[in-house]
This record gives sequence, structure tokens and C-alpha cells, in this order.
Amino acid sequence: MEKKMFQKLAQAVIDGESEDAEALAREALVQGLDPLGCITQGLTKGIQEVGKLFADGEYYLPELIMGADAMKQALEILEPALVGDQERDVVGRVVLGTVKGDLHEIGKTLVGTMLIANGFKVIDIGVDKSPDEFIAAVIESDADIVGASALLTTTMLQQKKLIDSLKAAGLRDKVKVMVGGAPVTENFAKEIGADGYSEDAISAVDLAFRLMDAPA
Ligand code: B1M
Repeated sequence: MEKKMFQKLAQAVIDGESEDAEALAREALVQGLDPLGCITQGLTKGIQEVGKLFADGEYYLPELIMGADAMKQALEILEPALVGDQERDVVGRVVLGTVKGDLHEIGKTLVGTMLIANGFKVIDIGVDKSPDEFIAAVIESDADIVGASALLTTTMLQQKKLIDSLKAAGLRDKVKVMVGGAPVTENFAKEIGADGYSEDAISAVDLAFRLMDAPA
């Protein structure tokens, strides 16, 4: 039953059917299915297929947008179920955003949701954010960690710009930097002097705990 639902969710994203995606997400919760599984095994598989079809020239920008909208619609239903109503001490404060020139928000938001679900306070500053905007949020929130997402090979260098700007602002020793996003690698993260890289939202949580020196 679970596998079938995951496949249906993936298909709704591939077809760009927002209403179906939302209805399926609601149905999955009613059936008591794991919301994280619905996201990682269903929606994410669907959007990856959309990306592949786009890269192969079978899908164009409108289909890319429709797929993303369907995924976002379903996430709006599933993400609150991940977070729950928990009362616990804040593990750490994380300023999270997508870098300048980059409008991809789904992965960044998912990372934020998983961090919140695990006790972090997340200040999500959104997409297309300059180093100065990250820095203003770090200062305002007295953040422990700043997380920068980049989905384009052309924008990943903005993660280095952010680190350079943190140094110039005298903040580099006060805040840990974690980076991620599809084109980003462990090696790239090391090269630009980030404190950590993670491949997905689940390992982002482990990384954030490590950066806080806190037990997961
Ligand atoms: Co765009 N796009 N897109 N896109 N898009 C990609 C990234 C692309 C790989 C598609 C492709 O060609 N196969 C390609 C990039 C090529 C490259 O640079 N190498 C691409 C392109 C080319 C473009 C445009 C240039 C297209 C155009 O206009 N011609 C354009 C750029 C716009 C811009 O940003 N300036 C563009 C636009 C868009 C939409 C706006 C239509 C839409 C985004 C909508 C939105 O977010 N609201 C979109 C989408 C949906 C995609 C794909 C299909 C899916 C991205 C996604 O949401 N994945 C993507 C193809 C792909 O990735 N396979 C593609 C699901 C999400 C859960 O995964 O974002 O990888 P992801 O996040 C993961 C991990 O990466 C990690 O954890 C997340 C959860 O597990 N992670 C972190 C992410 N951030 C992290 C931060 C961390 C730690 C982990 O710490 C801080």
C-alpha cells in the first residue's frame, strides 16, 4: 500500500497535477503512512524525474514549474506532520537561505523543516539572498549556524562569497557554515572553507547536531 502511494505521489509531480498531489498527501496521512517516506520515496523521486525529462529536452520550463508547484502543494500538507507539536529546548539557531541568483526553494525548505522537527530554530530567509542578507539575519538572530543552499552550477560560487563576506564582517569564527544543494559536493565545501556539507535533508540534521557539538 505504501509503495503504491509513493508511486502515485511521484506520478502526480511528474504530471504536474497539484490538486492530485495535495489530495494524495492528505490520503497518505489519513492512511497513517510515514510523511518522510512520502516525501523522499514519492515526491522527491517525481521531481527528480521531472528534472531528468527537462535535461533530456522532453519537458520545458512550464512542466518544470508545474512539477515544482505540485510538489510544494503536497509538502504543505506533509511537512506539518513531520514537525508535530513538540515542546523542547532549542538545540541551535540556523539561518537558512538559497543563495543570490538562485530561485530553487524546495530542498532548502525541506532541510529547514527537518531541522525544526529535530529541535532547531530556523530563520528561513528565502531564496535569491545575497551574502549581506544572510549576514543581517545572522546578526539579528545571533545564529549558531548559517546554511546556504545552491541548485545551480552558476550559483554555487555564491556559497564561497558568503563565507568570504562572513570573514570580512568578522563573523566567521562566531557562526558555523553548512552548504548543500544538488551540484555541491563534499570536496567543494572543503575547498570554499565551509564547516560541513550534506547531501540531503536527513543528513543535514546530523550535520547540524555535529556542528553544535550536541548529541543527535
Ligand atoms: Co531548476 N534546474 N532551473 N527549477 N530545477 C535544476 C536544478 C536542474 C538540475 C534541472 C536539469 O537541468 N536537470 C538545472 C540546473 C543545471 C545546473 O546548473 N547544473 C536547472 C535549471 C537549468 C533551471 C533554470 C536555469 C531553467 C531555465 O530557466 N531555463 C531555472 C533557474 C532559475 C533560478 O534559480 N535562477 C530553473 C528554475 C526552476 C523552477 C523555478 C522552475 C523550479 C524550482 C521551483 C521552486 O523551488 N519553487 C525548478 C526545479 C523544480 C528544478 C528541479 C527539477 C528540482 C529541484 C528540487 O526541488 N528538487 C532540478 C532538477 C533536480 O534537482 N534533479 C532543477 C527536490 C529537492 C527535495 O531536492 O533541491 O536537491 P534538492 O534538495 C535536497 C538536497 O540537494 C539537499 O537536501 C535537499 C532535500 O533532500 N540540500 C541541502 C539542498 N539544499 C541544502 C542545504 C543544506 C544541506 C542540504 O545545508 C544548508
